[in-house]
Amino acid sequence: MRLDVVSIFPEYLAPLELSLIGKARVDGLLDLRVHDLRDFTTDRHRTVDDTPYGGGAGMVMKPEPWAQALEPLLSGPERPVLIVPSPAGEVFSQSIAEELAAEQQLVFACGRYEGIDERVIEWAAQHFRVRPMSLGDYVLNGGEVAVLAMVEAVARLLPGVIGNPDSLVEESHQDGLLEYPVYTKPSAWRGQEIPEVLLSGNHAKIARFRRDQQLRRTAQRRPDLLSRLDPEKLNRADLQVLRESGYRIIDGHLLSTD
Ligand code: JEK
Repeated sequence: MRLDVVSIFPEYLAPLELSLIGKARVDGLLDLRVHDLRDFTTDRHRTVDDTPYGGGAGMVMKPEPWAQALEPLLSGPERPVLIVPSPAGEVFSQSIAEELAAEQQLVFACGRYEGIDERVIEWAAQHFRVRPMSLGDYVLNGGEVAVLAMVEAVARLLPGVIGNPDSLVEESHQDGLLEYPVYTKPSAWRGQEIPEVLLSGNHAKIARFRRDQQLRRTAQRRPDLLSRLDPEKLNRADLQVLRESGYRIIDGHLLSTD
């Protein structure tokens, strides 16, 4: 997969040389290139920003350096996806990561200041499949941190990037619930024992324990995920645990009782 990142802080993307992503690059699975937007300016001061029309605080990124930086990335056979991190984007998710992992080329445009002149988005839509994308509902100082997260989420889905693909298989069986807690040695640590059932060797009981933990955690921490569950996929034991967590099936819908 070909990945291009454009930023005024190319050093911000240095972590992509480490760990699994760095290895995938060395192994030739990822062709990841980071470009400095200032290299596409023409003035002596390498200016990338200017004051906003209409007034208001802060600065806005000038359009022309963006067109100059993005145009050379259009040499491939098809229209690449252009991901534009923005607090006003669609919220990034695992399902979007899966869509993006199927692409040949992804281009990431990291804004700074108050963002990029909107006309860049309009112009880019003639050449790219543009996806304005948010990491979540909080404010970052620019797109770089969002790109680090999105590239990691996409790259780990590519064949060969993760050493043990069993973990990906397990993830794809995840059913909209939070994970169960995990434990390792020692079995007793600073006065805390691991749950006894995990030492029982009874695999059915362990599976049931883990499922209970997933349901309880999800009810407690992410009730938004529970309301999206298909109640048809819940068995009697599931419903029992959910009842204890304050949920009931009421005419085909899983609803909170408190
Ligand atoms: C890209 C510049 C900084 C900061 C003004 C006023 C309410 C803020 C832009 N999940 C995410 N959060 N933030 C980003 C993100 C932030 C960016 C850029 C992505 C480029 N900034 C900035 C303040 C404001 N707004 C109204 C929101 C705009 C992001 C992602 N992905």
